[in-house]
Amino acid sequence: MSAPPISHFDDPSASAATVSPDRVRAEFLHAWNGYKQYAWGHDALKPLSKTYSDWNQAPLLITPIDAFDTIILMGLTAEAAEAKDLILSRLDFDLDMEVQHFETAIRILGGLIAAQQLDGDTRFLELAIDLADRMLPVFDSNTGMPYRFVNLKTHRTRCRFTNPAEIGTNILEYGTLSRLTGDPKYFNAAKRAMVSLYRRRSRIGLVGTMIDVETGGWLVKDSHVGGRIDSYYEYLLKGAILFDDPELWAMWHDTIAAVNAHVADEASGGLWYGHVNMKTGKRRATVFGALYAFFPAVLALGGDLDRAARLEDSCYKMWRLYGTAPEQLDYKAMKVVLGSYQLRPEVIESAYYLYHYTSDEKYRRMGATFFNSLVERCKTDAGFAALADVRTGVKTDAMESYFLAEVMKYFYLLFAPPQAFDFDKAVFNTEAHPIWKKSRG
Ligand code: DMJ
Repeated sequence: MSAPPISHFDDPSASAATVSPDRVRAEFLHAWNGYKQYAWGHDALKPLSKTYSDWNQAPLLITPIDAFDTIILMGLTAEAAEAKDLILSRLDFDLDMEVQHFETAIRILGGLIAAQQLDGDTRFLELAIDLADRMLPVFDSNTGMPYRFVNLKTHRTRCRFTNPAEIGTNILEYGTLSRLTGDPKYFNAAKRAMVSLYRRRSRIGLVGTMIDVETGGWLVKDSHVGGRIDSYYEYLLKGAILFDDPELWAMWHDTIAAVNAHVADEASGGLWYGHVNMKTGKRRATVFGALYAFFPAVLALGGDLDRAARLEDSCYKMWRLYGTAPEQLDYKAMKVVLGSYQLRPEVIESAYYLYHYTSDEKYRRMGATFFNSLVERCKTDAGFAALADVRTGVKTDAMESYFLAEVMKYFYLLFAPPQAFDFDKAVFNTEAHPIWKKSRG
């Protein structure tokens, strides 16, 4: 396959000035209006067939909930009112329906908590509490690590084989609910799961990719910073920051040292994070990808600007290979392993963090490259579409809700004046929903 016949988006001299907050807002509105026209009241827009998809038997309004705080941050008053009215008039969790706990927690629970904090309407919090109480039984396993699925009405749980991301990406949402309600049960369940996972790390301090929540035994011992582990690292650090929890701080420091010692790799003239055996540290694969590109943001937030900047340079190189980041790349051979681009936000999130910490315009130039290529390659009549393969540019009929929650929010914040959002007063959950460090009353 050859590179796509597009030239301007891979121009390293691309000017950051080509992207303004107004341009980002306009593209956000294009996607939002597509959702409104073709998918209103459903979970997600299908941007090619101009229809909708729902995750389960009944819609849970995933796109408007995920998009709501971006709408508010962008100052879109009319859209905020219509989204709020939709959510508060239609959302009801009293359904005999099974949901995937992780995705529901990061998108819906996180979205509702941020909505309450930004909008002030306590009905968002009531919905969040109702949802959390329905999902809390996932943590009732022998080890305290959560099952993957739960029925919202019967509370029946299912699927004991899971991964560190699904186990360890709960403390920001559940911990904040404990703060807001005064009931410690949410924080305690999420923390117990994290500690239980951490205790099962290998002697060299790494976790694997799949674990049994009933026995605590590892099923897949591949260790990396990609999907199925990724946001566990993120929540060790952000949980430590948000709750100033000494145990989480110790777990974070121990874990990041192990990851830097064993998973980091120098190849192709740059820093990457590949795959190793969690017990021996032996390199298993030189694979990195679009999901892994959240890691510069985490390194920067953890104070390691040197590694963060070097890894973001590698991410940029990965993006420029075909004008969009592939899902997986062999960084040693510089060959695509998995060619899809699922409208992922991670590399943009990392550019925003690095711009925040360094004020180096280079990160806005990178952001302009990402933005221009995304608009050029993924925009459709009705919204934005994922790519089946970055090498061909062929689109697929999906616009994940995180496109509005994360991609557009991080672009907006990257190009907006710093005073548009007080970075140091909040932590973003893994779906980019901001959570205040201290309750604003
Ligand atoms: C989002 O749902 C979250 O960022 C999650 O942590 C990882 N996957 C997607 C975005 O790629």
